[in-house]
Amino acid sequence: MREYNFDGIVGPNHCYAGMSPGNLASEKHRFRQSNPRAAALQGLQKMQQLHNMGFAQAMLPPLMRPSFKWLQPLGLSGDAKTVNQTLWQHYPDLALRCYSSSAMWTANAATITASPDSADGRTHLTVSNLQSMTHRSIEPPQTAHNLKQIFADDNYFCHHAPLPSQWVFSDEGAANHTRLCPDHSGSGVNLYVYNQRLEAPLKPQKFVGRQSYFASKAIANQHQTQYTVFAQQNPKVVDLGVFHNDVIAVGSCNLLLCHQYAFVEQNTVYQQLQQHFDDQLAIIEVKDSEIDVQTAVATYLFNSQLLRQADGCFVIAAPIECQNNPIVRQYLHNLIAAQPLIANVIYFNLTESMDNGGGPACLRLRVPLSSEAVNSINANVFYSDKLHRDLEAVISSCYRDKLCLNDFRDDAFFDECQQTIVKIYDLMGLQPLVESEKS
Ligand code: SUG
Repeated sequence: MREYNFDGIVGPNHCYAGMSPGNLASEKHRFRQSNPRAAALQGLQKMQQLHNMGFAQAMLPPLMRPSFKWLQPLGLSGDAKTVNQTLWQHYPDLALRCYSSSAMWTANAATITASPDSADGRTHLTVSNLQSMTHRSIEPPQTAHNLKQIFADDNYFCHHAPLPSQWVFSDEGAANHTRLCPDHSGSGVNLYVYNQRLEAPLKPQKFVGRQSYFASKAIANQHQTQYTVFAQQNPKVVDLGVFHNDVIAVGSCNLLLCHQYAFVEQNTVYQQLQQHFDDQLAIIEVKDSEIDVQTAVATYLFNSQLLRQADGCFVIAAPIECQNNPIVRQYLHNLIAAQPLIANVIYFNLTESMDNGGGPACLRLRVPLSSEAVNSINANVFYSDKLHRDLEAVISSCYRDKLCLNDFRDDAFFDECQQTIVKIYDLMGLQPLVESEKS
């Protein structure tokens, strides 16, 4: 059994539209010019480096954009280009959302339960409903279509429909789910972190909680997940810009790295997790006096990937913003020296994604797979030098290096965007979900 990181390929429509209130980076960079070419190449480079280090790397395609189907209730008439023009003219806020490239953050695509943790021994997948942000709520149909094509063999995979698109079932996927296990092949404990619950006495005051308790419960039930811990995120950190658990905590195998203020009743959470580990879970708690929450959010330290090497030690794949911050850099330097479990820290330049609130861990969906399950996958989704070269050729020739929101109004961009995304699906041996001509 190996853990595969399925990174999202950044689409040619990558932009800064400020569509995620509570995500401070998204708000800060609203309406800034983007560089989709650089964004996609930065993502590919991360995949390449981790693959070359021996980690199992795969990828998911961008979603087809623009997408108008979700606006059907408006009854807009005409073909897709007419609808495009009507939207830009009368409802530009909706038009922007039709072009969102936010599916690149595949940590929000679905929640995955590894086969050893599920009662029927299959990998379970529930596509997230992403109902709390309009631009993200349009992702589930295409994401479900893609995941079903890739993980097609029902001997190994069991797909569940997204939860109902209601506040009480608000679900943002693996970004709020952590599998901790002594070994990928053995059974693990599944930690679900929520920041929204109907009757919770403590609630965020400023920003909306995007993961509900009942969504996590429903997923654990659907997946027949055997060992579970449910933890409430500290509402104070939501108001400081922690909109997902993966902005304040990260865990893998026998290691949990988290901030002192990650959870309500933090010690109880640790105890519950340790019960499954006979106290062998390594917990590195970062004190607020070492790195405060604001610095953690600005640098995305906890959005690093923890990757376990064959020797059992971990590589931390951190955003370059951690290296550029003297406090965080020093902290990580000291951590390597003091903590034998941490072998190294490598830094990635992902600034195009980071400026929308998406770090290394946001860009990947973890799927633990047996070799038999891997062999059942026919799509060209596993990282290879050839796939890298082919994607790089499309990105270099078809992606713009400057994109403003006004460019979306142009019919030429409409065609360019669709045709480029189709090329990526072709390379990956996948069929995009095509919307009907009329909206
Ligand atoms: O949902 N940003 C994404 C970032 C998702 C990060 N994912 C994890 N933490 N796992 C979001 O807030 C911004 C798009 C814009 O404003 O243009 C955006 O959707």
